[in-house]
Amino acid sequence: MTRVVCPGSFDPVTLGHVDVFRRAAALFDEVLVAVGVNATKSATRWFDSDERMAMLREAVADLPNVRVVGFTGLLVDFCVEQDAAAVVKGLRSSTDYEFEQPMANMNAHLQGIDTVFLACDPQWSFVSSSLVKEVLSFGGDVSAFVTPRVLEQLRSRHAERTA
Ligand code: COD
Repeated sequence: MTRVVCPGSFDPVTLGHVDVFRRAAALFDEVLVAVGVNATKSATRWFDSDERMAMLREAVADLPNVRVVGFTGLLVDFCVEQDAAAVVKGLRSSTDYEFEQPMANMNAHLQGIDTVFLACDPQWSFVSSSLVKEVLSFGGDVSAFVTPRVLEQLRSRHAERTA
């Protein structure tokens, strides 16, 4: 059985992320969507880990071989602990690649864990959690990029943050 890990901060999950999970689930036996901490994004975080996992679980409810789990510490240590064969990530652009390549090489160096990159579906190539939060904050319509539940959570968190 081949188990892979799709890691991210998912603050919140977008339909671009879900597309990568769906395609990974078709390629591999089991996909662990692993919710971690990106230390560089702590100042812009809207949702805690439990909230992000709850939104993810709803978004992947129709994918029986996908599980949502949290992790702390190094991603590669989590992969070894879970007996995962590889990390799977989506690539939107060459900028993503520049960002991801050193991490992929570091992860391979540390524990021999390879990273498989899936080219993003062009319809989601401009979608990121950060942009979704920014656009929503200024009153823009982000309903095409997230699930209805995530949209509701975004609206209510924005209302709390600006109250
Ligand atoms: N379409 C397709 N893929 C997408 C889209 C989209 N629209 N948007 C984002 N993605 C991809 C990203 O390219 C990324 O691969 C993945 O989805 C997750 O994205 P984010 O933004 O939610 O997650 P990040 O980049 O903040 O997550 C970073 C990690 C938490 C994975 C990273 O910081 C990490 O591994 N931390 C653990 C500590 C560690 O091991 N550090 C050393 C690393 S070498």
